[in-house]
Amino acid sequence: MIEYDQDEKKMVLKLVYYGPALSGKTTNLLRLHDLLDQDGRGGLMVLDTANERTIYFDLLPFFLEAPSGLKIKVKVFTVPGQVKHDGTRKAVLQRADGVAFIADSQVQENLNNTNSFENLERNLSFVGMDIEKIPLVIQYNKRDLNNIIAEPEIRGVWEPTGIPVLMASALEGWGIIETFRSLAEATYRSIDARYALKADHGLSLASFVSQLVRCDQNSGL
Ligand SMILES: Nc1nc2c(ncn2[C@@H]2O[C@H](COP(=O)(O)OP(=O)(O)OP(=O)(O)O)[C@@H](O)[C@H]2O)c(=O)[nH]1
Ligand SMILES: [Mg+2]
Repeated sequence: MIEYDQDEKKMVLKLVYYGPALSGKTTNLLRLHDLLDQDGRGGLMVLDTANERTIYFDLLPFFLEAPSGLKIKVKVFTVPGQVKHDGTRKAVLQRADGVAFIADSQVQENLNNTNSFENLERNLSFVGMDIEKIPLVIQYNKRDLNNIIAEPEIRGVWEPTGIPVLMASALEGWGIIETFRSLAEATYRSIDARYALKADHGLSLASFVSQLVRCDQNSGL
């Protein structure tokens, strides 16, 4: 949590899209920006890139309000996936309220997925957080490609952890909203447990999620 000011009735939450280089984190944000209604969100800030590679971060902000008047800003960030940008990844991960791990479904990328997941675990611990406790969802992106890891294999690996796993193609634009919704739900549960969003602010899970994930009438979703 970036800030919570009870007197000013403001809360800022931070969600982070993490994962190996080129897995499609920036493309996820671009799609969310395209697919979600522009009411309730700000513009997409894609910070300078070198050959389309993120070198700092991307940011897409959303705005919600609870019946109590509490205003919640949700900042969705991507990290740069390239190994050399580890310092930036740590900085972006600082005080995160939820993480979507974007894996690359291609068979030859699986070692990169594993290394990046271990890097997430290490960096969370570096910034004083625990991968067992932070709201976390996993997306296997690039399902449109050939030579991808089979879905049953993926589910077999992750099922014992209880972490939600979603299939997606950011290129084709499916699975993106579902991933964001799943992350929103997990994040709500964790924030509600600590800050009584429902009891003190009248903000239900359904209302939190529907305010955050407002689908554009024309997008066909
Ligand atoms: N085929 C296919 N390509 C994708 C998909 N999602 C992203 N890409 C492509 O993969 C490349 C990398 O996508 P980015 O979104 O820039 O990846 P990133 O995870 O932000 O990469 P870094 O910023 O370097 O960490 C781009 O050429 C995308 O068009 C997908 O679902 N399918
Ligand atoms: Mg990127």
